[in-house]
Amino acid sequence: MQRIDLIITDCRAATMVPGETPYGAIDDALIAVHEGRIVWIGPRAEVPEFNPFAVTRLDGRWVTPGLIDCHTHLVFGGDRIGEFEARLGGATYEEIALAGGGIRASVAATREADEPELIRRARRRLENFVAEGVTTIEIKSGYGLDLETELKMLRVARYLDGDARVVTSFLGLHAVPKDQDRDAYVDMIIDEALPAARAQGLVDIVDAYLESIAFSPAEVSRLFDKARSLGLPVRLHADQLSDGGGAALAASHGALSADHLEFTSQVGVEAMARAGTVAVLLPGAFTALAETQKPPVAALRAAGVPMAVASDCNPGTSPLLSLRAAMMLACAQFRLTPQEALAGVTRNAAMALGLGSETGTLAAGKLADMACWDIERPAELSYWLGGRLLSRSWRAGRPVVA
Ligand code: DI6
Ligand code: FE
Repeated sequence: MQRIDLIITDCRAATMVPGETPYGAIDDALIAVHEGRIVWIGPRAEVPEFNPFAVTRLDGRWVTPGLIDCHTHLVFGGDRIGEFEARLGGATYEEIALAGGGIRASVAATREADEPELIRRARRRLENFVAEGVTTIEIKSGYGLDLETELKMLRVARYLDGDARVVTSFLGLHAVPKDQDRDAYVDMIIDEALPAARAQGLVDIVDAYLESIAFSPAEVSRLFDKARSLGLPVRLHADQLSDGGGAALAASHGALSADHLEFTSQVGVEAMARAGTVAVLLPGAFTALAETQKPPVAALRAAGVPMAVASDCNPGTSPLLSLRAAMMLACAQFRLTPQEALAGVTRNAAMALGLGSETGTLAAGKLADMACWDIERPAELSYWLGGRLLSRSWRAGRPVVA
């Protein structure tokens, strides 16, 4: 009889494996876990004989894959509450940015803060996500905008790996720092900062901000070519405030994802479909900026582009400390179905991070990243705005929330 570490049973599983049942659901499921991975999952009636070290019964609760927040700017110094008030007074995000606020304000505060301070504040934010079942989170740099501070942010992000797995993105091309020559800055990021971050093992993915107030297609393409030469995957903040052809550019570089997409055209959607680029929807930023232009969800759906949903947690455009809130907003604002929203924070979010073979569904061979919920149906995860629904969670078979 096969010895295994753990059996989880007396539960209903939303495996999120595409297939016959909605949510890939299994009634009366059993999950066998060994050395951090799922080794068997199916109806309890069909289970082979196991000799488990431990058995956990979940009293009929639902189990889903651990949630994945695939787009955050979780590490930053200071706050931007004043800008929130200024926007309510009529100023726009672009106006604030052009006046030296916005990203640059966070850059000044992030340069100022030492590592322990950044860790302490980011960890408190992270605890909110872990408490709602997040087992993988992506964290970007991009508030340093100099070699030293970009590396500092990435070290902090790496350090936060623990209760949740941390995936890092290098976002050196986020804004041109104050009083700096644009071309010299882009050169520094491409020729110095990215190779240094890579050499120190601090970067998993390369990201950039393509926007009229940020970087151009030519600048982003140079960065992405460099990323490829270093063996790193890419992704892009695309078409958030205007149609800059970002989706198509990302697709042409084989990007893992293109994110935001409010202004993406049909041409962009089709390019993403062909390239297998995931669409990451960020309804927190859309809501906080009171935008009206919505991402082309119907076109993405029709073209078969996988859609992910993320918090975009950041001090400027998306002060959102809840991935479940992002799910609800994705349904309410962008008309995703609750099943699409859950796929967006599990299977498709894993794909957006290049982790599709490791996590994001409950299936034999995958990491045992799991969340157990006090809910009647999986749709309930997208129904409530806020509230505590998590009963327990596991990262790679290890209990996190217990
Ligand atoms: N798009 C966003 O929504 C965030 N970054 C980006 O490129 C905003 C970042 C900020 O305003 O601090
Ligand atoms: Fe972002």
